[in-house]
Amino acid sequence: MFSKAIVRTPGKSLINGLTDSSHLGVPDYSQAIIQHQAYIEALKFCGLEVTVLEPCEDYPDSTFVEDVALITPSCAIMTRPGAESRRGEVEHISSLLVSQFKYLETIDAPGTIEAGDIMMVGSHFYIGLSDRTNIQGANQLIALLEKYGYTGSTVELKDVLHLKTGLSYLENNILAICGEFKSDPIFAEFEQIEIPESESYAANCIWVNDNVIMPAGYTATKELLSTTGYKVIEVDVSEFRKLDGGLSCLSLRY
Ligand code: CIR
Repeated sequence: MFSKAIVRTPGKSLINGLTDSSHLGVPDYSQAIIQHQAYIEALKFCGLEVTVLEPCEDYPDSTFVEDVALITPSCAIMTRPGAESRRGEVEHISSLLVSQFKYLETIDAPGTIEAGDIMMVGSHFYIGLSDRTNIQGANQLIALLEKYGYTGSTVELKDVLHLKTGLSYLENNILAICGEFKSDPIFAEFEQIEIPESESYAANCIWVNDNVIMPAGYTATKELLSTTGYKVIEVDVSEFRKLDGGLSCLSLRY
């Protein structure tokens, strides 16, 4: 079960965030603020105490807090984003984590990791090797995880931005899965909920205390997720999608 979450209010500079989805248009800032507030309310509904960080205008992508840290039950690990424009986001969150965690670790150059590439399944961590996460970063992370009694393994990505762009672990051995991961033998042992390609954005959803929070407007996925028995909660995150941001990357949950 999770008890806490950290989010960061988007700054006005959000409109300059990194994106490969410019065909979706520029995010509407006021709409993004409304959607972000609804996201916070959904986390609170699931029982989480939510820390809301101030906007960080110097970093347009800084609302995507999930990418800059990995929080485990034993320690917090500051990542080193592969996107250079995002590297400075790390120090803006580490001061908060230092005050909350006894053990704080870091990923060092030449390693790069964005935690959108890390999927926690119990005490095992799957790490996507992507344009943002390299093998040096993954190996450093695995060594750190082993120090705390966890294990890690890598997954090669082909098309998606991050591992969790196409995969979400929903506890109880259930995996929402889409695209390139569907046929991957690495995930064969999971009970798979196959998300249709036409709704691939919704493959990024989050389990929070027997609720699943998913992006609003993906009816087939909503029906599929309802079969899990979890309460399914929809939140509109369309403005964040315009920056390739998945629903999970808007929070750190622990
Ligand atoms: C980026 O390209 O870094 C941001 N615009 C989106 C980050 C999304 N992160 C995630 O899905 N974990």
